[in-house]
Amino acid sequence: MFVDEVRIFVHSGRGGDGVCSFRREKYVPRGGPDGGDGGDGGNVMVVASGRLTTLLDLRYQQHYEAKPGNPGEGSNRHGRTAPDVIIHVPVGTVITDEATGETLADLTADGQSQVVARGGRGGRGNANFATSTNRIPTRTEPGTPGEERWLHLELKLLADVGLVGFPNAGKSTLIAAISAARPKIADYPFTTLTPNLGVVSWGEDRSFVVADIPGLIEGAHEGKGLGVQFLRHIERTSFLLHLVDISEWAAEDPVVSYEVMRKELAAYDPSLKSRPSAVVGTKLDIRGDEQRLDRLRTYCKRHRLRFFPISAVTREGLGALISFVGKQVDTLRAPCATTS
Ligand SMILES: Nc1nc2c(ncn2[C@@H]2O[C@H](COP(=O)(O)OP(=O)(O)OP(=O)(O)O)[C@@H](O)[C@H]2O)c(=O)[nH]1
Ligand SMILES: [Mg+2]
Repeated sequence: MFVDEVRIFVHSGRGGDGVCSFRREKYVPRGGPDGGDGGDGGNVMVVASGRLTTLLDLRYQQHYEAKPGNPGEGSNRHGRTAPDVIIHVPVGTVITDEATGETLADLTADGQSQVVARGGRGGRGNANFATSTNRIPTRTEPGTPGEERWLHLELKLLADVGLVGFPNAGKSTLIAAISAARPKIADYPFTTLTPNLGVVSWGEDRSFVVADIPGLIEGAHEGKGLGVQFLRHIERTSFLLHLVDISEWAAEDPVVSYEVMRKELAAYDPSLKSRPSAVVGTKLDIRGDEQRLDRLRTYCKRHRLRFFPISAVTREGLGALISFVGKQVDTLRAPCATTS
């Protein structure tokens, strides 16, 4: 099961208390203070792992609590610091504090971590408070409390290119044709229920990552069909491919399909409307009398949209599409490459 959104409760451990103690030794009548410090409470940490692909585990375990630090002991012994509790999440997870709405972390690299609840500090024992004027201090500090909060975790896949289109447009067939991804493909709508990622190689040694998401329908932003819940996975893509079925079997008019899709994207996130994109006419091998193909081509020309007619079955047009998209992705990546 693919889960891309969860809430969890995290609670770090409180710090252990410092203690009050005096040295007691044979033949040493009045030993000095020797109360040790309390140990620090455990942190709760979130760590991104490239091996995970879903937040599923967190759906089953919602509460994460780190242990408190141990109190100090006599003979200047420090209390033990409690171990950290580590929560593993997939790369691409965004962590938000539910109460404040503040984004605490966007874990985009394998191994990247974030403390989401810091353990309390251990208090000082009385040994710390001895001075030349007060040699028998009884003062100690309590440990400070841990933190607790509800977090909202959201997985946003990291892909360069997003495939968007009506159900059955041929998104999964395209990703299967150009990458090693093997999603389920079938001639009914909503075959794809969870996003798929595929790596496309091109040129000498270039590559980009494509995300295939479940089909969109009119009213998706109001929750129709599978809704827009999966659009979060294309939020981070730098380039969008709008797939439009131009085959003679397609139910909708290609231009209407395209415009509905654009409207749904804009309703979800207005910035998606200005995301660099191209239009892909799919199933060219069964285009029939070409009316739909011509209509879409003319429309794209008029609106200055790049248009690529393809067939994922005969592979016609795939080479041109891949090298165009690859170059776009490289150009769009360039500004980041110089700063990192
Ligand atoms: N002839 C032909 N059929 C295609 C082509 N591309 C896709 N199809 C067929 O169209 C149907 C839908 O393809 P999918 O790739 O599952 O479509 P999708 O956009 O992923 O659909 P959802 O996951 O339901 O949103 C399948 O029966 C495919 O075999 C093509 O280039 N030529
Ligand atoms: Mg599909």
